[in-house]
Amino acid sequence: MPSITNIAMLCLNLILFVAAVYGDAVSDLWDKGKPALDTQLAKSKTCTKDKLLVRREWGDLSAADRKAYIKAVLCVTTSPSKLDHTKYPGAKTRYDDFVAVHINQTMSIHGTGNFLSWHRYFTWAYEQVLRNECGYNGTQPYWDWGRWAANPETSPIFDGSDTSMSGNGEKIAHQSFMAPAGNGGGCITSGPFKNMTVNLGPISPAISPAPPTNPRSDGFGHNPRCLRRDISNYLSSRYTRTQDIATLINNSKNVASFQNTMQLAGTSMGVHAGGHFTIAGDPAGDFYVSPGDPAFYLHHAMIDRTWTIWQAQDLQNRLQVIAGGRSMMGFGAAATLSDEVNLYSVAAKTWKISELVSITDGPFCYTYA
Ligand SMILES: [Cu+2]
Repeated sequence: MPSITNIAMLCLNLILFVAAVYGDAVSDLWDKGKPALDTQLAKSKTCTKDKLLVRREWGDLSAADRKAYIKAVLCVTTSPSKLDHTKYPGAKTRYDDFVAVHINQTMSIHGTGNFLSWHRYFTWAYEQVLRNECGYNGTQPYWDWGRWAANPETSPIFDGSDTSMSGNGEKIAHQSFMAPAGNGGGCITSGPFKNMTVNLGPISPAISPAPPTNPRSDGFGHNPRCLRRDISNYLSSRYTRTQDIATLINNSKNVASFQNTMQLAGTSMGVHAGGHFTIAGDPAGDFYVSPGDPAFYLHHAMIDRTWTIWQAQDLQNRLQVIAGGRSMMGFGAAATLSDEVNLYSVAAKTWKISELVSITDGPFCYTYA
């Protein structure tokens, strides 16, 4: 007669086996697309194998690597802003400069033809500032949503330890607009960013009680407040599992379908909205001010990785392609590959979208582990 313990062990082994076999469908797609990315790298005029930076998942970084990244982010959040103070009185830090650039362009970079390329350049520009202005030698880590979808709160990204991006907010009575209220809602209380001050916004807060109103209607006034989160697995366990990412990549036959499915935010939720609202709170849940939560860049590195994997499945036909308009919901003129992407004070150069579609051309020279 097998004992209960033996049966339990058998079940556990079976679960681990299934996880090992099926848990990595997205990495398998990466592997499948890798030869095409290698060919593209070999053709690059600017990027070579020895210069290539490798972005890794937070969970795969050593404690020392995580601390080096955190140290650089804390440096950006304490270095002075380079923006014009009369135009952006609330932008106090270099970190705020990125938030201001995102706020300024929000209506022309979401649900648009430049959504993917703009956010790729933005995330890269942030990585550059960490490296060039804050002495960081590493790369921008990413948050593999699928890996931690069952319980993001206990993931090494959000567990609140000193090697995390800080944890959940304090539990307060609240409502989150995109998911049932989780166990947070208040100010974060642990980890490296617990003393961080959010300066800009809010503009479209997605939590109640709402953060204090900004002194200026454009959100650029100074509105110092704590970073609030309401991390829960409600959305992640439904919409950002590894199988959801793999389905997005496999089922999207053109770039319109890929970017639109990713950005869905309603009864069904794409991985883009799913990730943002898994963090939730203020400013992570604010459509305009979301880069004000430092986890934004781990999320958008994963958006970028997912785009790269999708491109690599048929690189010839998925690199120089664009769909969508120049303003939200496709109103107005259609976007073109020769449209320019300008990040003003946070990046030195303006590039055409066509120059931002490959991670080893134009300004870029990186890959994913
Ligand atoms: Cu954005």
